[in-house]
Formats: sequence, C-alpha cells, structure tokens
Amino acid sequence: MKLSPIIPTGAALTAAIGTVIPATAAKQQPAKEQKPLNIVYIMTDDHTEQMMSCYDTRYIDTPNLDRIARDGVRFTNSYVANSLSGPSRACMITGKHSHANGYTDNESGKPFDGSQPTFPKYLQKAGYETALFGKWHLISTPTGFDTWRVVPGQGDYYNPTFINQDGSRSIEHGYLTNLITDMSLDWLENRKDKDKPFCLMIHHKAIHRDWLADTCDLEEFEDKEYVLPANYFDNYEGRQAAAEQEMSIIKDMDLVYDLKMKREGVTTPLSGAYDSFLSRMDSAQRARYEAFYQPIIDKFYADSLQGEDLARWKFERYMRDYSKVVRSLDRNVGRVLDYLRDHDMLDNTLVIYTSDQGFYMGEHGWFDKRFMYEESFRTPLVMLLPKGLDARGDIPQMVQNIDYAPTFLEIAGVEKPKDMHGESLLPLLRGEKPKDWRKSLYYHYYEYPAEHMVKRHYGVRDDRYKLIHFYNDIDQWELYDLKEDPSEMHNIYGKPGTEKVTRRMMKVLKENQEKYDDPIRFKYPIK
Ligand code: SGN
Ligand code: CA
Repeated sequence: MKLSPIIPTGAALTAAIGTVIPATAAKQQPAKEQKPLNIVYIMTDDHTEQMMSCYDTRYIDTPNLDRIARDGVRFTNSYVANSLSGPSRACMITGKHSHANGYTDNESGKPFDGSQPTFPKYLQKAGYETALFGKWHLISTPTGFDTWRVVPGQGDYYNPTFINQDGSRSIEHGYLTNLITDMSLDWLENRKDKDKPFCLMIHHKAIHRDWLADTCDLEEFEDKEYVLPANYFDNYEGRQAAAEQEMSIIKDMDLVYDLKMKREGVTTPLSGAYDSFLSRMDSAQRARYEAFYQPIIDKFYADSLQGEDLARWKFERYMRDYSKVVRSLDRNVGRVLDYLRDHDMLDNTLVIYTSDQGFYMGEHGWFDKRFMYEESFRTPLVMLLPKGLDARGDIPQMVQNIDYAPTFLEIAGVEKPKDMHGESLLPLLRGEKPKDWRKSLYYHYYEYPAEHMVKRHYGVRDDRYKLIHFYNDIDQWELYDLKEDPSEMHNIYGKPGTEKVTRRMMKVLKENQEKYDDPIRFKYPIK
C-alpha cells in the first residue's frame, strides 16, 4: 500500500497538518499545495554531544548547530545500533540492525550489499530526487542516488580525492568540509527539476581522526582550559573489556599522527600515515600548518613532560585539535542553513543534523567509540522542522539511527516494509507522546579483534538500566544503574540485591534478540 506524502502547507489542510494525509484529501488540494517535504540530512563522523553547545556547554560553542536545536527539536536520548562508521551508516540507510543488513564491521572488507532496499531507493520510487556528497564508507558504490560524489574510504581532509559517479576519480583543491558543503549547495542551486521533492545527504568526514584543522581555524582554542573528565584516570575495576581496549589517550594516542608532535628522528607507528596526510597539502597550506604547530612542538620536546603532566597535556592537545575541526563543521552547517533560509525552503524542508556515533572526549581515559557505554552509544540528533510538524524543544523518547529510514518513508508516503526494524519519528515530531513508544534499545558491536581492541558485545538499555554481554574471547556480563552511576564506573552484575533487575533486563535482552531475530543469541545464564 502506498500512503500519501506529508503535505506541509495549505489552509484547507490546517487540521490535518503533520499527519499522513489520506490520498483523497491530498488530491483535493491545488497542485502547488501538494509538494511533499524535502529532506536535508547532515551527518558528521565521530561528532559527540559533549562537543556541541546545545547539548553540553563545557567545551565549545557551536552557534550554527545550536540554531537547529533552538528553532527546532533536540533529541535527548538518541542512540546508534552499532557504534562504528560503516555499520552505523548501513543501519541508518536500511532501517535495520547490522545482522539484517549484513554490514557488521568496517574491517572484514566485505562490501555493503547495495542491491538491498534502502530508504533512498524507496524515496526515488516515490518521486524524490536523491543526492549524496561526502563520506560513504560502505566499500560498494552508492545505490539509490540520482547524484553522488563520495570520498574513498575515510577520505582526506586536505585536497581530497573524490570518486565520481562514472567511476573516475578526481582531486579537489581545498579542505574537505568546505568542499562537501560547496558540492551540496551547488547541487541545490542547479537542480534541474525544482518541482520534485528532494533528499540531500551531506556526509562529512569531520570530526574523524586525526583531526586536521582547516588552516583558518588553527589558532582557535589554544587559550582554552579544559577540565579533565572525572574518570580520566579510570582503573577499569570490574570491567575486563574496558581494561583491555586500545583506545587510551595516555597509552594509545600516537604522538605524531594524533598529537602532531612531528620531529626529525621521531618515528611512531602512525608517523608515516601523518606524513602522507601532510604531503597532500600544497605549499601554502603546509607552510601555514607547520608554522602553527612548530612552536608547540618545540615547547613540548623542551618541557619533557612525564606522568600526570603528560597525560593532561595529551588530553588538552586532543581537545584543541578536535575543537578546531568542529569549528569548520559548524560554520559549514551554517552555510547550508543560510542557503535554505535565503531560498525560502525551511517551511518545506526537514533538516537533520546527526553523527554516525558519539565519541569519548577523555571519559574513561579514551578517544574513539565502539563500546555500548553512553558516550559512544549516544549520538547527537537535532532537527529543524518544517511547517506542520509542531514539536519544539526537547524530545526525550529513546530513538535510534534505525528510525531515520522509516521516518523518511512516512514523509514520502511510503508504507514501512515489514522487515524494517526502526520506528518512524513523525509522531514525536508532531509533538505527540505515543504511549506505546519503545521502552528499550538493542545494540550489537562486532569488530574484534581489530584496531582499538574493543571486544564483541551486545546489550539492552532501558530508561534506567543497561545490561551488556561481552562475548567471543570472553564471557562477561555488565549491569549499570544509569541513575546512580551515569558514568558507568560500577559494574553491579552479580552483586547482591541486583537479582531482580538482572532477571528483568535479561528478559528485555531476550525479547529484543527475538524481536529483531539476531542469530547471535546469548545463553540465558539466569533461569
Ligand atoms: C580508522 C581510525 C580508527 C577508527 C576507525 C573507525 N584509525 O581506522 O581510530 O576507530 O577508523 O572509525 S586511523 O589510524 O585510520 O585514523 S569509523 O568512524 O570510520 O568507524
Ligand atoms: Ca565514525
């Protein structure tokens, strides 16, 4: 069955605004009133709530991202299904958990099966024009897009290579976040059939490692003082998987590649990769870049910091470089918002800003993501809503990136296929409070053994508790009371007094694994 698309404006439709308009009602409207909503979906890489001032004011100002939250909605419980780029993107585009879309990890080298149904394909069938620019990271070439241009793999910040739609490759001069925005705005400006609704996906590489700032942002944040997270020196007691990871700022961050302390005679595991990134810069970019870092490098080697001083210095360096990359991103999101505003498109366009997952900014001593702990399980999600979608402010319901596909399908008037796992967010965007909204979230991470050595795990979270099972080369359960222990420092699994909640959360886990038909199931340890 095909539903009618969401109709955003029209006096006669005031009462029905924001709901799925029955086909007959839609037909009664004059043609110009029947334009379905456009979708502008902006997704960054590794951007986390701690580094967005509409979520967290401690570290950075993001005025343009905050415009979205201020004038639209901010999801305060937004999560991913698998906290890693490729898998997260596959969940998002299919509306299904990893085991069902087949793309469980980045490193196995198995391409995403682009012949499977994805929301851009459904949108195309419903009459939408679809476009994608930026990071794709699914190995196979994009399908379901009328226009696309993507970077190979992770992409490069400076003078990046793009894969063009005809399969050729070309290098563009400039900084990637600017270039992806330029391409997106060019596409908006030059669309041939402007009567068609569109879905534009702007996928940034920013803020991915190794945080190379645009030259114009290099000087920013150098005077800022950063307070260490309270659990920066976490000893991982009672959490074996957390103890055995390789994503510690203190022990795993590369002095040259991540922290930029390049010096003659200093070779690190990733200094060659850093050199190859620098070699992409033209002489002016490189001169400006090196002129900025040289005094910092000189001071670093002169100071010979040790122990806690060195640990603090690494954290600060990381925060500064990450922040510079956010600065460029925020500015470029502002350019997109300005374009939509200046072309009177905001009344008819749903604008979404999110990331492929959250990230650790020193919590537990870490960078990177992957774990089901809050910082990386969560992902920022703010939206500017068109006329007819009346929610404003905070939306507290638990949502997940598998929900975007069904949302876009409902907007386009396409019925959700039965095998799609996510739920449409439209009721929430209309300001409704559905009583039967999901009460728990399911998560499954697979990439191990691999970079950063985060063990395989799955788990569930409800509004208070989180149960995780680490499996494969270990068999460890973790249980957290997020109300009492929001930083997840105290694994209470097996502790006296937790029997009842453990049994309940086991049941929730079992129900989720059955509901989503995950073939990797746990052995129920509690009868
Ligand atoms: C690269 C990074 C890792 C990162 C993965 C996955 N290493 O391999 O630090 O965890 O990407 O990130 S690097 O030496 O290449 O920078 S993801 O966001 O794409 O999944
Ligand atoms: Ca990522």
